[in-house]
Amino acid sequence: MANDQVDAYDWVRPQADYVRREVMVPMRDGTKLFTVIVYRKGTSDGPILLSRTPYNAGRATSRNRSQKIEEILPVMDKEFVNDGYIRVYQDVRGLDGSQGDYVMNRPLRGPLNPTKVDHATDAYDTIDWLVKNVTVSNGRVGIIGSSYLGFTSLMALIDPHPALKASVPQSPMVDGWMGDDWFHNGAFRTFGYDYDLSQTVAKGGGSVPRGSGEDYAAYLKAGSAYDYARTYGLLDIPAIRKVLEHPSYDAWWQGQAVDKLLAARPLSVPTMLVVGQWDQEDSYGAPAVYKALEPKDTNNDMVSLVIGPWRHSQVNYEARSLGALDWEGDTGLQFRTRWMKPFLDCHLKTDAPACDTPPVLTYATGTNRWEVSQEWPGGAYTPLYLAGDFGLSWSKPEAGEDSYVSDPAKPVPMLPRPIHMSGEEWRTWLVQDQRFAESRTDVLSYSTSALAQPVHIKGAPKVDLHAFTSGEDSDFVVKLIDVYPEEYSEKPQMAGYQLPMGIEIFRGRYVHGFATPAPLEPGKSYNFKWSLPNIDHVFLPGHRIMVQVQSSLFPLYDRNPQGWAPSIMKAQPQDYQKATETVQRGGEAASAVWLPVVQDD
Ligand code: PG9
Repeated sequence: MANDQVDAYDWVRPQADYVRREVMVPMRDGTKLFTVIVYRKGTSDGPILLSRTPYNAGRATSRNRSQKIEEILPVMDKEFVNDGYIRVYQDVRGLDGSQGDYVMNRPLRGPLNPTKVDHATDAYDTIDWLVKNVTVSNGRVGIIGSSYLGFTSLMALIDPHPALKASVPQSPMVDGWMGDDWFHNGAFRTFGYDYDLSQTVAKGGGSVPRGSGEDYAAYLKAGSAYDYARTYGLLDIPAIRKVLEHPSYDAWWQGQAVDKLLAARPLSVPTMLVVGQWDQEDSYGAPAVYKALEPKDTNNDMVSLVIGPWRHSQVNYEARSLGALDWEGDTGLQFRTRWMKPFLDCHLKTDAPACDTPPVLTYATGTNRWEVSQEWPGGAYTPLYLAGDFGLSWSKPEAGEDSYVSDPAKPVPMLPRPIHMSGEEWRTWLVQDQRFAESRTDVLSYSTSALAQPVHIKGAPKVDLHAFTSGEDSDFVVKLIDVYPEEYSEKPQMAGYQLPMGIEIFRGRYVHGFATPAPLEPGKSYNFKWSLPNIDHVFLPGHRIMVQVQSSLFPLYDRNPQGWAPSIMKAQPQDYQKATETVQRGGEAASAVWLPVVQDD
């Protein structure tokens, strides 16, 4: 309900314990953005906590239409509004109540955005208006949010308003090509299609109009990503057209990478970066920004990194469990109350307590406890080599190789079929038991024997794969897996469970550089290098460490045709060919996964 007649409107609820005000806040170009301000009655001198969202600010602030403040707001807001905070949600331009045009991940003003406005100026103008007009505030503002809201929380740090005193970007979208929503190391993620549709065309209009059929079957039948978009009428959606036009890491993607934009500017706002260890959407962004900003943080007190045992955005919800896994209590609530709120309090409150923010906070899965570190990665990189007889070895083994046939007509599924990339299935797919994949002939599985000692890793495991293909292009997927003991009376349903500790893909054509795709020479050995997501995990005694290698992960990632196609997204039926993939081990071509091993006392 973009509304230019009424600029401010209060919910009239005499019995309510809160004030809820809707305001059209003017930006520098005259566009007005729909903004909801909520606080407990009687609040004064309160810090402002702002979120800028594409997900409907009005809905976020009227959850149960209750008289109680904590009932109308998202769960994570409770502790804040009960402690004198003023909570503000704003629709980004062009969506829901806000005026203006919507651009998916609107780039910063400059070569990719010829206008005078972007998320940095909109955040600046909003903060300026808030501190001048919200009379019950103390003039100090923090910005927070997950995913798209994490992205807007980071964009506010570019030439920030002086009243912006802290930021908590959670699972922010930072680089949509390198490892966040749209591509991972060059492989296209079809998941974005449903999302892009609901964001841009029919806000509230639902997802791709193809009925309730299975995703695996629908994507396979359609052909390439372009064919899928044509089949279902998605080609007019600006965001989809853009990704189809930019399959490689060109200037368009590079110019939007928020870690690079921030690295080029001074570090002036304390920032707590948060991500889930099994974040199925934006696992790349938070650690990438941490890595870019940490060198500027000379006192180790401006940028901190938090990794919890969570799926995407679970930090803001109940987080006692994820799929088959259970934690010691509600880890989302623990983090928010023990570390996140104190971080915001110390930067935002009047007469604030001194800050005591850990530089790095992680939840060590396996031992299931929070750990503080001074730096990240926290371990020393140690190779775990692929070895003969499908073993893994801490020392370099004899030379050898293993092969499999990868058939694009029968890609390896990401989950046991039928697959629907939505709801709980989507949210937990990264912790799915991998036994269904181990038994396929196009998946290689290497494993240690049962561990005698725990192996604790803190950081992003690095894949160092030596391989060749009989085709002209190939994807490689590597999974690091914690295999539970075959007998496990402690939790019988977990006996033998193959828990992925990281699943990541690399598109072979980018072996010479992400901006320079080139065909692979059939039979020539290449060294493919990429990283798995950042984790803190203890492989316990009795467990085994496993590494699986395969060449597809469908339908989340579009199929590599394996014949050469200039853009895989527009591959033709004849480009899809079977290929034999050979993984080398030992000797000169010693494939390994490098683990950031911590020596615990
Ligand atoms: N990561 C989300 C997203 C997916 C696809 C496109 C744009 C954003 C999000 O949850 O906001």
